[in-house]
Amino acid sequence: MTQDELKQATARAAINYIAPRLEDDSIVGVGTGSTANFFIDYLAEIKGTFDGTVASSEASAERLKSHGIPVYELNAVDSIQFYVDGADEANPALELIKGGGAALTREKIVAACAEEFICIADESKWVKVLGEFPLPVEVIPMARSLVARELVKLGGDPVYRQGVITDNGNAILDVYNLSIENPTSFEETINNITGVVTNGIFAKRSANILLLGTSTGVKTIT
Ligand code: ABF
Repeated sequence: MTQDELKQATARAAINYIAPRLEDDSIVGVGTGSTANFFIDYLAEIKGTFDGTVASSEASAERLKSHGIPVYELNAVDSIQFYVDGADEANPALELIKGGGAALTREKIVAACAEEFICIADESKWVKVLGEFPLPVEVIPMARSLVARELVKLGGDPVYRQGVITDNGNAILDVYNLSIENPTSFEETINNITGVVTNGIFAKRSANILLLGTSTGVKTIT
């Protein structure tokens, strides 16, 4: 199977998981990226069986709207039943690195509101220890160099993602050469650097379920 076929299979598995659990007033949180895009396209097939969605990026909001799926502002909804999103890395504790698509802050906010976070990923994202994928850190633009110096002190090699401005108007540093043995404390340490908006470690709010697309089928990991 190609990587796209694995992504499609995991996106389809997410639909199969949520469809029987959705109610008329359900809100679905929707992530960003190519796997999430497949999920959005399949979600269109069951529109009308739930109330609407909250999107983690402008790009996903546009795609949802193009299918005629209602998109709400987060502040307009009381709760999110499911948040479905991809990842750049996932470990056996279902801690993640996210943010390759620069949407990490909104993704983390929507995940924090969700009753259940379903991560959809192909098997290339499965790792024992997080950190081979460069860790995205969203920073207030004027603090970019300050934050980069602090990240070097933590043992990383930060690289400014040229030409990228987040949906929140900020910059991204990608931190190379990390081996993240304790994701929860490292997430907190980086978030405590002045000028950091958030970082792409999802450990404090890890996934509840990982639907991992493999060549032998979609594995459900909890
Ligand atoms: C988002 O999409 C991210 O947090 C992650 O960076 C990315 C995964 O992309 P893809 O599904 O295209 O591999 O969920």
